[in-house]
Amino acid sequence: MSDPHPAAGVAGLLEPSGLEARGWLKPEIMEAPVLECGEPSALICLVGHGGGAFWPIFALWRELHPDVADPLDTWSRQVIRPIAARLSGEVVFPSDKPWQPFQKWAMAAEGLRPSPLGLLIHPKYGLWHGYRGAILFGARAAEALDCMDNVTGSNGSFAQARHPCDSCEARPCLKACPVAAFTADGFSAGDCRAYLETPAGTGGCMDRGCLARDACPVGRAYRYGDAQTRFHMAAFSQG
Ligand code: B12
Ligand code: SF4
Ligand code: SF4
Repeated sequence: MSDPHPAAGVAGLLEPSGLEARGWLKPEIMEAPVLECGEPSALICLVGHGGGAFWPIFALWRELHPDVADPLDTWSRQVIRPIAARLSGEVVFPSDKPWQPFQKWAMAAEGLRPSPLGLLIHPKYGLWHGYRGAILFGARAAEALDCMDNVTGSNGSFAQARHPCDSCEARPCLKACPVAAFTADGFSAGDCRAYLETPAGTGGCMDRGCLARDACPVGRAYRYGDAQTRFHMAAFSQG
């Protein structure tokens, strides 16, 4: 996606990393993350990826840093922090506690909605996308970016688009999991992880990726490659 707010220049700064400025929002004042100076953030830019555009760049970095723990989180910090600092912003990451509401932000910034799997579905990328960080701007830094008028808040880029799941009557994603980990009560991470430890799970989902995610017909062109799939599955099973 092209940066909807080119004045901010974030897209250009992110380009060499393969990451994208996924969307922008003005957080509700009561929910706005507080900046180091004590002020609430006035503007948030979500940084992430659709498909595996960043993967070759990250993989090369990883070859040069083979002993780094949590490599994708570490790489994301190294990429996004200097960009945030250059624009007088601060940065938060999806796996840092307390967890920031990345999915809620994505719904507001991009107009995405949850699939029956809980993952947000994107009209173009399907289920093959994720978030690597969020740049937070105070009122003064946001003003300097001169893009506040373009940020529509709860009217994200895809808010008017048809939600792909609405016209998907067969819902193959809900039929593909060998242990029926998606229930009316939500996702059973315990049942999923127990299965991943069995020989069938090790040779199946661990090696080829989540069968439920893979059953979705939307955004197939952005399906992660084998190495990226195995990396995310390993991180999930160990988490
Ligand atoms: C804890 C966590 C998990 C837990 C529990 C997830 C769960 N389903 O409950 C575990 C370890 C099981 C997990 C697994 C995975 N996760 Co996870 N996870 C997180 C994490 C770190 C925190 C979520 C949270 O509680 N946030 C706090 C609340 C307050 O934030 P929130 O945005 O408002 O959350 C709301 C929504 O999540 C919403 N919601 C969640 N599920 C659903 C389902 C429906 C139907 C609806 C209506 C709403 C809804 O309700 C929450 C409360 O308001 C987020 C990163 C983050 N910071 O958000 C990633 C995140 C949600 N996970 C992500 C991913 C990709 C996965 C995995 C696919 C891992 C993998 N192999 O790649 C699996 C899939 C599991 C699944 N089907 O849900 C992505 C989702 C991207 C996307 N496309 O939406 C995130 C955003 C991380 C990222 N870097 O992009 N995850
Ligand atoms: S398979 Fe259908 S219902 Fe499931 S996530 Fe994809 S579009 Fe939505
Ligand atoms: S990884 Fe496999 S076991 Fe886990 S939810 Fe996906 S399909 Fe089910």
